[in-house]
Amino acid sequence: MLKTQVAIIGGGPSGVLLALLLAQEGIAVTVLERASRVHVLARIRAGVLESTTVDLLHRAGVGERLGLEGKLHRGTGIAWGHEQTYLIDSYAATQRYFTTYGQTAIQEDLYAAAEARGLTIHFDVSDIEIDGLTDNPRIRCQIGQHTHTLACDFVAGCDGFHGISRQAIPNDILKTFERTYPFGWMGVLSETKPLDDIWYVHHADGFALASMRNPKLSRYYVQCPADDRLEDWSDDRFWETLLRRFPSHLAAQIETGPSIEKSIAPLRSFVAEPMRYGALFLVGDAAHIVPPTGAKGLNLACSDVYYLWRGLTQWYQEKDPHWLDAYSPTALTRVWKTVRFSWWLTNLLHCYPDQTPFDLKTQESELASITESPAGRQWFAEQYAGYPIEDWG
Ligand code: RFL
Ligand code: PHB
Repeated sequence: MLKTQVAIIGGGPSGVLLALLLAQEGIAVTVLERASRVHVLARIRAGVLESTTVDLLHRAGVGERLGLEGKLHRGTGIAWGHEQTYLIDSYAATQRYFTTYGQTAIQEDLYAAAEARGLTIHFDVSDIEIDGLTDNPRIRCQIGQHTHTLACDFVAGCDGFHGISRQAIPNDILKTFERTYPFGWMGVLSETKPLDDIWYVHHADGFALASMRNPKLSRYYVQCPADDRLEDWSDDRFWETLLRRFPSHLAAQIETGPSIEKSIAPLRSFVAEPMRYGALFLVGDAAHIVPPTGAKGLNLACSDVYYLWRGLTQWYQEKDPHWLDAYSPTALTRVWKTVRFSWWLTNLLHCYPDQTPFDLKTQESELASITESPAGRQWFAEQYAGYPIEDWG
């Protein structure tokens, strides 16, 4: 029988970041990842990091490349009605920058650090079963040709929305809350020079977004019907749609080129409560999903990691369960604030298929309530830049 102190299911960003932080405290960890390393590194996802996420990556000792290559931003742009543009200076309102740096690069940095520090990450693990969460935690799984049993004190469920750890919470205890949206995001990565800022665009035909990964790599998205297929989106159709939705002076600055990755993501809000059952703690997308409009998913996963790291460290070092017991309610308070902001920003910036002229007018006046008043800009900036963590220490 294999043994560890904390078994971590899922070797995505939250699983490996948690593993590195716990290992720094002398806590034994084992990470079980279903996919191959190559597969995990091929996923193109988040790009915008709150300052607390950047701090946490530094604390885990994986901030070096991020510090050199990440781009600091003072604020973000919102474009509306084809010509109106607003740059909301979130730095002025919060004294916090945010950073563009790709999730793929973070994942590379995390794997490199894990390897350098001799942490065990098993890839291609299948048939994971979790047992004994209320008395004697055990994980059974298939690694290569062999079936293993892993005994542990705690299980961290870091296995994303489609993982299995959430299902280990009995149905009469688990409550879920969900909203789906009648549209998705068609995303393109291209080796072209990005715009200087991130731009969120409201257009009568649908939302569009300009973002970046590095000075030579751009990431763009356009709103599309939820059931669109990737084959329907040639590069030409994508660029034509994007440029039409952007105000002309910004469209004129957008460099187009062949896509090097394309994907369609559905939009969803989802929360599972509680985030703890016995020895199991759900972390990141395993417990909650937000639509990407506020760029919050990875940031929320990282704040969960912080709360769990704090709880497990206090437990192992002082045998005090205070922060571990506080994990689920504390994380959920932050989750719901962020779920609300991401839902609100999605509603503000997208066109719904059944939208009426009345809805458009109220969207317009909602935007004005932010851009035309210092209090409105402050309110938006605090949420976009991300709430500080109460006892960041
Ligand atoms: P992940 O990244 O899904 O990783 C979970 C890992 O668990 C593995 N796994 C299993 N392992 C073992 N056994 C099983 N049964 C397993 N089932 C699954 C998976 O293979 C995977 O490796 O969850 P995690 O670590 O919680 O991280 C969450 C973030 O990845 C996610 O929230 C963000 O990518 C969301 N997101 C964004 N977040 C931001 O903060 N800023 C952004 O700018 C941003 N942009 C985005 C996004 C997500 C997007 N998509 C594709 C949904 C843009 C997009 C388009
Ligand atoms: C991204 O760079 O992929 C990105 C940026 C901002 C968002 C979502 C995604 O709101």
